[in-house]
Amino acid sequence: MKFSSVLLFAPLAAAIWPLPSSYSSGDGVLWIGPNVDVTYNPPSTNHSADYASNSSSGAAWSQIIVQKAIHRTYETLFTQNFVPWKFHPRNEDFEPPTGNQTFISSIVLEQTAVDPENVLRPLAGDVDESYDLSLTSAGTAKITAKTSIGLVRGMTTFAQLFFQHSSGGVYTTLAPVTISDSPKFPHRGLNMDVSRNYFPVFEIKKMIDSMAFTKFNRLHLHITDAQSWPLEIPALPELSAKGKYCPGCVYTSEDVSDIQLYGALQGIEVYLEIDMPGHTSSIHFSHPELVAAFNVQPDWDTYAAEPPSGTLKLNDSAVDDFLDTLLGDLLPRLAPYAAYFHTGGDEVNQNAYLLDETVQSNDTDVLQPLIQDFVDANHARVRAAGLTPVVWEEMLLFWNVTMGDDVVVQTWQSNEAVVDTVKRGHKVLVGNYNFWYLDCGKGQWLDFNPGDSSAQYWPYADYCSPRKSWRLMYSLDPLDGVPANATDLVLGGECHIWAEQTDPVNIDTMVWPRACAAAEVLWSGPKDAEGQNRSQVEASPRLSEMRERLVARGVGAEPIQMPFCTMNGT
Ligand code: CP6
Repeated sequence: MKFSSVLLFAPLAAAIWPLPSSYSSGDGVLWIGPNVDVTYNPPSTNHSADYASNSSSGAAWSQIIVQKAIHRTYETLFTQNFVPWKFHPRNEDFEPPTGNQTFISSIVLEQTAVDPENVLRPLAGDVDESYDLSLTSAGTAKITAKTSIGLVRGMTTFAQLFFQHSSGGVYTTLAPVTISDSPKFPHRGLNMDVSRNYFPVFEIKKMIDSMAFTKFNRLHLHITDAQSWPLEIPALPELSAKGKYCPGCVYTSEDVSDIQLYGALQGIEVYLEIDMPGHTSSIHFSHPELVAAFNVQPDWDTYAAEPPSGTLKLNDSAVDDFLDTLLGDLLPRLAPYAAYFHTGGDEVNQNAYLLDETVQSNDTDVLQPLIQDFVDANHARVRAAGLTPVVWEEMLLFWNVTMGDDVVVQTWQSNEAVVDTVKRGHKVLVGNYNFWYLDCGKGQWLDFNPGDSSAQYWPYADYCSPRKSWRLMYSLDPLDGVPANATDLVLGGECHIWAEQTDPVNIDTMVWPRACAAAEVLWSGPKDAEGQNRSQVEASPRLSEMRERLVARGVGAEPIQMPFCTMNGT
């Protein structure tokens, strides 16, 4: 078995990330070239016309999903530079000889069931992502899966079996390979804040590519917040016209659909969050009459978790009308490519409603029924568009809002919040900020010079402190404390990249390779076959290699150690 040898020595063992459920390999050398024969066998079905036509059924999309995955596999294998030397003792002649090469002759992609109609917009668990992979010593490869997305996951694993030879060829030393793999959790996500800083569409697509490479399947776009409103709403054009940061700093309707389809074709649902009623200060730029406690200074922290303060008024029919128009425009456009819509609900500041003339109280008993009505109205809008609501944990655990059991609750403050949520019968997404906040959360308070007026806008000297290491992230057990009869309610989780101090310049290093740790916990599970916490000793050379693979794809992922370490100090 290869894995035990990883501990002793750092050979080119299978550095598949995330770890498959079951895996075995040999030490045979095989080469692969761009003229390998690739065959896609769609399921035998009486809908075979759908596979050839441009019908909107799941079957028609399967062809596109699989063809695109073949294209990405080619790009990965034949246009990129992997760096195998880092994983061998110094001066070792580790590369296979280039004489007498056996090439992989064929890759067969076998799909055994018709894709569900909702393959582009599944609820967690609706699309089977499992696959079996075999590579024989004679050089035939086969990937079998129930769905096109299962084939996508299998091809992602397949590409990770290969290395680039210094002569330019591409080879594996692992034949024969047998893998049988499926995810532990159906929702494996990243929450990306694109409001605190603007990220061009291509940056979001690049994030999707990296996510697919480590088998994430949900991109949660936190697309509006207090600081900017980049989302164009055709029925309310003034929102982004006045709330955006710069003329180009917007996401048009076409951009959103484009990003969603781009994700869906890689098995990644892109779903949006409009965070409310808190975190809505940016609505003030276009609709000052709807927002209470706007940008109170200097004591902003009486009224908000972060400056600028500002919250939607809570007892105002104009807010209700506004949300009818906003969500009535937005939600139907999202529904073709998403099953979820996140209505936010975190960090609602009670004092802000002292300054809301429609409420004039910070009393929980006064506010609770108003919050209940606010959530009820939003969830009715979400369901009317055929979407499933997601909320932040406070709506359930602090405000005790009664919600339909279709509602998914996203926790962020503790593992206990996960336990409390499932005890109340709700599905839950895990994301404890002490483990899975890639931006690290509230760090050093700025001990500012009284003359420093910038501190009223950004009061932290260092938001990214202490930084969460990949090892800490890897140690989070999403099922910690969850009763055995409630584990099915834990859909999975999300890691988070809040963007107060993240923009396109540092997003790669902030997210990668640390997000891989969360991806593996969610795909492979937090425990090994013996029920023990996964070994960081085993994971570390594998993650080092995964990092090299990300770098090869143009992602500025950080090194987790020096070559001296991956070379085992030789
Ligand atoms: N923005 C929004 C944030 C945070 C949250 N919501 C946040 C809170 C605490 C920490 C880090 C980020 N910046 N909208 C909480 C879900 Cl430590």
